[in-house]
Amino acid sequence: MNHKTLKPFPKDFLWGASTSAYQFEGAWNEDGKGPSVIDKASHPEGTADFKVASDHYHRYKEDVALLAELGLKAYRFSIAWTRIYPNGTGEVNKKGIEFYNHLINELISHGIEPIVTMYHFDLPYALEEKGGWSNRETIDAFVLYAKTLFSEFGDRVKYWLTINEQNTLILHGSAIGTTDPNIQNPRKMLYQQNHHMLLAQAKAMKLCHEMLPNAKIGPAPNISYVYPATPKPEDVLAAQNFNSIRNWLYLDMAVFGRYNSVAWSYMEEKGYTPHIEEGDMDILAGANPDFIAFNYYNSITVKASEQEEEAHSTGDQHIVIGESGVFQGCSNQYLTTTEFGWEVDPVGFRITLREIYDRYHLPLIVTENGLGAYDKLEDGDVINDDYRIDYLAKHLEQCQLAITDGVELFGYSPWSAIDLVSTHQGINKRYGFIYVNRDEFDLKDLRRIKKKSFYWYQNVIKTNGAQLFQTAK
Ligand code: BGP
Repeated sequence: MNHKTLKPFPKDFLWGASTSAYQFEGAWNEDGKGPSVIDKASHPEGTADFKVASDHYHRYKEDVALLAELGLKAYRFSIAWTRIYPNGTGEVNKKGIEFYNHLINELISHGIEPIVTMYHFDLPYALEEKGGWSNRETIDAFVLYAKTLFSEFGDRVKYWLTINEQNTLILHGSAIGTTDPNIQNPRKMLYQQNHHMLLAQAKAMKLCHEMLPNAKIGPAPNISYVYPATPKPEDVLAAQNFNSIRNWLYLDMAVFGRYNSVAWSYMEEKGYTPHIEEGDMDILAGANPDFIAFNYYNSITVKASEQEEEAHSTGDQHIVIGESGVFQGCSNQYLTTTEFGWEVDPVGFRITLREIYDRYHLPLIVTENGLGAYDKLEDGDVINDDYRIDYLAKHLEQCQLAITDGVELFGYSPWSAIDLVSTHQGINKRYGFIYVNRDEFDLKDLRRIKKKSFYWYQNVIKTNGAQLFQTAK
């Protein structure tokens, strides 16, 4: 639909930027922090690990000052579960609480709203050793952790995100490093883990509403609309299949408290249905999110599955292969790709926003969207990342169109605020508005350098989105 006039971004729109603890903080074993599954995962050769990352743990004051200069209204970061509970449960680590208290206070003193992800891929290794999410005790550990977060930080944190990209953990855990690649047929186990995570999320949402009546909480999956490759009915069915398995399974449960029927029949067909204990469905039905947060990088295109193909993942969490009898991933001839092979689809972003809002009628916030690229540091500390500006401006343009379409969007928090280590492709796959001066293995001076996109986004925020395509300094 073409609109004669566009609605402006809402007056109190949360212009944000995002990071996650393990990719950004470093200090992986300092001040009592316990190991997480990410710390123990085998890391792709030739890329930086997460031990130092961007050293935010030691530089958070300088970083927050830069985010304030950028003009951010909100900052989305994750709390490392293992800084709070080094063993996943048991004793609280005071130093961990202290770090996040300092960070939150620093943000608030600069007028930046903290948006906290409670769990972003980094399950405590101590819990993993006891079966991780396959063990129902991990649900209790998460609820205990949630309770601690709400009571320690709930006086200042109003926005809570439960689990980052639960769907990516289930579908592409091997790309993230959280699914053991040696397990032969992990799907049955993963859907059981999924069920437990959904329960943990439901309990945390309920607890949040009880403990913090003024706070808001929601899920944070990665949602990308799935297109059929052609109007051939079999291709459309394949797209429906993958939309249900990839997207709606997670949101239907978070919002309606029930399993999506197509996703359930897929699990039945494949023998993946989880064991459900008495009372589980009541817990799931008894929790309600206040909003939906979601991450979007690209759309997905599929056709009917023609060949025997069992693998879901290529080792990259955003590239889809397919599954026999269900769908077959394919490229979309109408889209370009990034240097890393991810398709770029701003219009798909509008489609995804409309689709989510139509299904659930809850306020939406985008908690990740961005372009990973090899930035070049030029003489005089200059980074001309026009490609990033172009990507973000085109996606924001579609946000405004979606708002005009009637979507209730209250924030946009792209990935990433400052450069950090990519999930499996190192530090040189950069996303930030601010450059971190280090290489894969040479830490250099880790100094922060504002990119061209910094000045562009600063102006976007200053004009409340009225000048998306204005080129900056
Ligand atoms: C999302 C994750 C982020 C981040 C991002 C970019 O799936 O939530 O943690 O990693 O993808 O991905 P990558 O680092 O692989 O480029």
